[in-house]
Amino acid sequence: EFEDVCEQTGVTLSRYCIELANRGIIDSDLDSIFNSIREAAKVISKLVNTAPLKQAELLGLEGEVNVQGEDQKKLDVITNDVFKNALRYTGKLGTLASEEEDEPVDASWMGTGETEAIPVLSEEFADTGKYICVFDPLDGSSNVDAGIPVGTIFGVFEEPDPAECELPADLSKGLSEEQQKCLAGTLQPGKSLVAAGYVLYSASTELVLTFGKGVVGFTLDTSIGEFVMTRPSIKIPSRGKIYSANTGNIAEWDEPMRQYIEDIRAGKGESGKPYSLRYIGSMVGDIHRTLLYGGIFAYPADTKNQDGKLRLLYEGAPMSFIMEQAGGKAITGHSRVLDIPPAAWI
Ligand code: AHM
Ligand code: MG
Repeated sequence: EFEDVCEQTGVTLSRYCIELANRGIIDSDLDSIFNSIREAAKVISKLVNTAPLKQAELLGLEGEVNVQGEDQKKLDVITNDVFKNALRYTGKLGTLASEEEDEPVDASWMGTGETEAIPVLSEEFADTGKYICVFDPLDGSSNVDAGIPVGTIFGVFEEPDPAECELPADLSKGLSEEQQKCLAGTLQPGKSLVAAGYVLYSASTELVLTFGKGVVGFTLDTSIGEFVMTRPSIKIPSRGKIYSANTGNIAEWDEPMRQYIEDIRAGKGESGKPYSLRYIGSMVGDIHRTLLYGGIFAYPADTKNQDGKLRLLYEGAPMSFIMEQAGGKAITGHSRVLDIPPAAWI
């Protein structure tokens, strides 16, 4: 029966996940989680696409008052709720950690209270799920008011064996056992990811994912409301001719980084050809282009952001997993990004 449907639609994301589940490559819980991610991505795509038509409601800064005198909700707050709720009601997740969470669930548990991202324990389903999802629901949201591409980034871990993960003493202070489990599960290095992906909301909506067996790309066919496979196997070209970084910060980079970028720009790299610059300032778009056309994307450390600006858990690790699965490299300059254990949930 699938064949008949696919003749008309192509391979949809739901069929792809069902087939992986049937072959034992993913389990049914991960299949449900991807059902939710798929539905959330469709809703966010619609929100992003129609935001200018609902300017007073959706665009602008959180806390601003709109023309009706109501408080505005930023699109990134709304998309966070969409993504969080879609995942939460699968009942397959023990922990959700979002880059956008800034309301402490329990201030005493949070320790500092001064953080942008907090693992949220979904109490209703605390014991049912063995997976952990980390996500940035609307990355690059500073671009959204101008209709420039933005994206969602996500990664899925399995809950680790509690015996194998110990929280640093300063993080576990004052936490209940359940809370410690939730936090320890979240602070895993990227190499423990079982799945990762991103959704790019651009001229088309593209969903790219990996389950650790290569990288596959889907495009939202809005006429049927389905993601249809458009790139069965994404491999990054071994050499590209584009570099992508905020060169406005070049004077603040460390010397080897600055020298490297100046060299490839001047054609002094291995290819002997000068590289061109493309930089959207929206990581999902910049990475998607790099994955398809080849080249280099970087957010180097600078004097302001000494570990770079991108967040390891929500941006660096999932994107690095995808990059490696597509045959690329993801490094800090000193080490492999996927090897780094996050020191905190920011
Ligand atoms: P955000 O999570 O607050 O949206 O910030 C992340 C974004 C990335 O998408 C992008 O690579 C980077 O910030 C751009 O930063 P800059 O404007 O400093 O170049
Ligand atoms: Mg972000």
